[in-house]
Amino acid sequence: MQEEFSFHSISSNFKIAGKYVSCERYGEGHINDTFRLTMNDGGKEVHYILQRINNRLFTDVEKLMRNIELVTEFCRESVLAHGGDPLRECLNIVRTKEGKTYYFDGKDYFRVYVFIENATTYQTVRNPRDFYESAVAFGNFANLLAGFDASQLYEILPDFHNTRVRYANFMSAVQKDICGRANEVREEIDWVNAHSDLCEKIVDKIATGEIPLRVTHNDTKLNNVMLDDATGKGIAVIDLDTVMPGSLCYDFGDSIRFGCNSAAEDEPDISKVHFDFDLYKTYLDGYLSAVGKSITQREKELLPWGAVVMTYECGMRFLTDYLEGDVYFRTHRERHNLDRARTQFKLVDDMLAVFDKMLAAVKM
Ligand code: ADP
Ligand code: GN1
Ligand code: MG
Repeated sequence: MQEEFSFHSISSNFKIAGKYVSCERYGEGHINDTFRLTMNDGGKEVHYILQRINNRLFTDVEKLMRNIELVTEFCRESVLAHGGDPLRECLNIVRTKEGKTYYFDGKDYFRVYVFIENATTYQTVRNPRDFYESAVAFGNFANLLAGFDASQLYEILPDFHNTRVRYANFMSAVQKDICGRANEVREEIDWVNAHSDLCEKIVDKIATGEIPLRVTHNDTKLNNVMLDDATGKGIAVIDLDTVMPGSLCYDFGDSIRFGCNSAAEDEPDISKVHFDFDLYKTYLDGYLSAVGKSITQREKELLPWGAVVMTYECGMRFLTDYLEGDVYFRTHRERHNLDRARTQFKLVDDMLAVFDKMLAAVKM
């Protein structure tokens, strides 16, 4: 795809050594435009991650980047204190020549990160061990954030995981039906309505103070953690755009939603989509082993609901976007968001069928 901006000229605004070599699309995120930039620095190829920030969603880039700056600095100090390598174990912002954390070219906002080499993000779980390691990494990250002063952070996307608000937005999209697609997805709309009791399961517990509001990642899918190619360990949690007040149940739940799917998030053949209980158990073990000290008993009991609710909410968001004309998540084909929504609804059905087992696994 031909981009409408010059990578060479954008990258020349950042403190990057060497000569521009190339830049190509990278990764499978749904929100930002991500590229891998290659520079030649004295005969050595050096890579960077260049991102065009989704300004439609992140309307206040200054605040977004301030959050990321604070979190990455905090992470860096912790890695240094543990004798680790901060260039590999956390995101590092590369500043502009003017010392800013992002560059605005008059139309778009860009940022650059140090490229974490010899590590990989996966789109599906290749084996239980990887998934276990991702759970440990996200559990450790939750522990790290437990020491972070929440009052410093802007709530960059308010109500991000407020499932009641998501449901209200969904209802409004159904009612407006601006693309005339509602009739075609009547069955899915009815399914969402029939399960609307799920909306209250987590947000209401936060509202009543039953479980605490914490600083959480809020987007803990497998492709937002980098696993070291040599050791298989989760080395760095990335995609920090949504670090905000949230719940451990959201973070646990979102990982389960994505990783315990026997098929891809956008698998069009629904007969291939199953909830993998064994992987759920694997992730639970890894997460609890790492998050151990910080989690409360009530949060622990609500982890399985976190999985169901996050999957329900995400499916509802995909369906909302389908009804609104595919304006939020990046799509690559017709009905892409609808395929995504259907996989999520199938997973919720599967989870509810084994919910007692999911709960029993936590209590063991
Ligand atoms: P989005 O918000 O669109 O999901 P991400 O920040 O998650 O964007 O980046 C998309 C993908 O780019 C990631 O899944 C990962 O594969 C890759 N990526 C992002 N940051 C880095 C990094 N610092 N080093 C190496 N790869 C990265
Ligand atoms: C988006 O940015 P990415 O691709 O990691 C979305 C998440 C969804 C996810 C579904 C900021 O995540 O909330 O759960 O897609 N991020 C944002 O795959 O909306
Ligand atoms: Mg991502």
